[in-house]
Amino acid sequence: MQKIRNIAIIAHVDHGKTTLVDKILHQTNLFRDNQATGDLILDSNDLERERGITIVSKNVSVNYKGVKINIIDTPGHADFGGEVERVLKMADGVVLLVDAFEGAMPQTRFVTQKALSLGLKPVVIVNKVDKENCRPEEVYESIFELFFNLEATEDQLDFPVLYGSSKQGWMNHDWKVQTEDITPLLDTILEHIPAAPSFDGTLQMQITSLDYSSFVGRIAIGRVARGLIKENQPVSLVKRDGTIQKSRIKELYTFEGLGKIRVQEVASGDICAVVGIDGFDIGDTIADFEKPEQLEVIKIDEPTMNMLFTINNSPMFGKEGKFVTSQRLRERLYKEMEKNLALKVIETESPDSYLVYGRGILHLSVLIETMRREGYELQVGQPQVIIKEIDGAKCEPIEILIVDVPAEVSGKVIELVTQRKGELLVMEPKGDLQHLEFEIPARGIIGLRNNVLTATAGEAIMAHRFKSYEPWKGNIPGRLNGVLVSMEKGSTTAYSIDKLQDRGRFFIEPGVEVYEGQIMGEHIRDNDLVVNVVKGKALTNMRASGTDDNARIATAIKFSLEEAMEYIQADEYIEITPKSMRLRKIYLSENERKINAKKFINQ
Ligand SMILES: Nc1nc2c(ncn2[C@@H]2O[C@H](COP(=O)(O)OP(=O)(O)OP(=O)(O)O)[C@@H](O)[C@H]2O)c(=O)[nH]1
Ligand SMILES: [Mg+2]
Repeated sequence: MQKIRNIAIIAHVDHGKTTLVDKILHQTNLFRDNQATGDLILDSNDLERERGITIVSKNVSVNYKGVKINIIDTPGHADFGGEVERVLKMADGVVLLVDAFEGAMPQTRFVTQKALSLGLKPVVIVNKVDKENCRPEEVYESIFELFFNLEATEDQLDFPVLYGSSKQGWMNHDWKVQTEDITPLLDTILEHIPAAPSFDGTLQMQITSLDYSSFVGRIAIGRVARGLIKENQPVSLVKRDGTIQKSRIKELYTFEGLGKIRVQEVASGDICAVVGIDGFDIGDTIADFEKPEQLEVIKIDEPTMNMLFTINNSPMFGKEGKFVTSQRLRERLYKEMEKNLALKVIETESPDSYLVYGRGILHLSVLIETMRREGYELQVGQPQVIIKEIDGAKCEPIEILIVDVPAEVSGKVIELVTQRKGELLVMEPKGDLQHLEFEIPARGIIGLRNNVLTATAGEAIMAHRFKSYEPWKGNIPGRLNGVLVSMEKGSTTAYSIDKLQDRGRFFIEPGVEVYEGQIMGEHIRDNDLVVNVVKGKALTNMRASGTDDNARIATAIKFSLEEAMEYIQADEYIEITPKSMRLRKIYLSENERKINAKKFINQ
């Protein structure tokens, strides 16, 4: 039987996992010479490419020295941590990458802990040693310490370490000696990661991941734990609660290179994709038809945040999108739940609105961004963290927050975090930066990034990760500034914006169509201010660059979707269409806002 190694590549966000997997694919000669191969072929969907992050884990497979190496590239962002935990079930070993400058970050700790507790054998890579100011030896020491603190076994503590640069495509045991390629890593994998064991007996395969195809629908992915799985085989699907559904395997695939190949059967130890099982969920076991035996159920991460998704009812609705009705919105959200495991959709009293539960700002923003690209118009409300009652006490999620900043501005960061009920736990030098560690309510992190980046001129590196639910920490001030709200519908003029510049900073330029109740900018004071931005010398000189009015106007601030999600308050919405993103008040007229003000008093 073929020798197999199953490994997962794990790390904090951006430490170079996908770049490494890419290089492994290239070096094991997966590509014919005439095949065009861009960079990061694995980050295959549009959003992944644009943002340069991995959103869903992916299986690939290469052959090296006669051994099949199944590799799982995992996402590093904390919102997708649950996914990493699940796919680790397919692996016997992990390759842990750590950035040679940044060192162990919150997500490094999380994924390492999961891998160690599953008994997986680690190989450590101190990556990015090509970076200036990197500190590979210190980082190695800190990883050892981390393993020790996480109660690694003797065997796990004896991990092999490699240094190198995924980007430049080399790895070596000595970081000062650059090699030609990553063969030292591949050899280390063969030597140190145990071969996938093969167990005889009746079939057991746990579904740990899924793929989606518009032809066949949902595809179950997992590792065959015991026995053989065959095309056309009748099987039992053992659900989470132990109930059994009879089913049949239609098609069977193993991974090869970037793709899949159809096979007749797969033996235990290998990872495969199964078509034909209806109504499965992650964690279900595909088992023997006659004598099904369940594998231990995998827990799925609970959502930590929710957001109201509602149809676009702004005065500009329907101008840019193809799908605008509540019927469409509903269908789309329910379809998403089939493949987006950590996502939950709950109906509200209104047929136009749904509460969507997810794992964080990024998790939810990826969905919104995907929908807008598909042609949807929608509005979303302020993200809310999920409060729980534990032993009769009101509890909220607390996170560990790490900020690395230049020492001169660390005071400002501490002040901002403390205002939001953060508590400073660690402060120590890290290279030429100051390394700060806090505990802070998840509520306090929403909106913090904008402020920290402003206060540090964009120099801060921030990362956070859920720690635990703890008793409610009390009131946290919301946004410090009020907003400028448009009084009227019309086209903005340079004249009026110019006149209002001492009142705040604008989010829109002259010559833009706006409506009453739309948010135009940030007020310098803490209350909202209704402004007229459409009066004056309209139309004539709009957008005519070089005219006096235009020249004096400060550049409009443009938020990304995530920034906007962190910016808005409870009485505001973000309106999203395929072409535009607008911030608005939920109640558009000043009168309605006054009447309804009580609804939005800060929790
Ligand atoms: N200087 C340097 N940059 C690197 C190296 N490896 C990766 N990068 C860069 O780091 C960034 C992130 O790389 P990715 O491979 O996408 O990181 P990732 O770990 O897959 O990130 P997520 O999937 O989002 O968690 C990219 O801009 C890479 O070009 C390296 O060895 N040296
Ligand atoms: Mg990646």
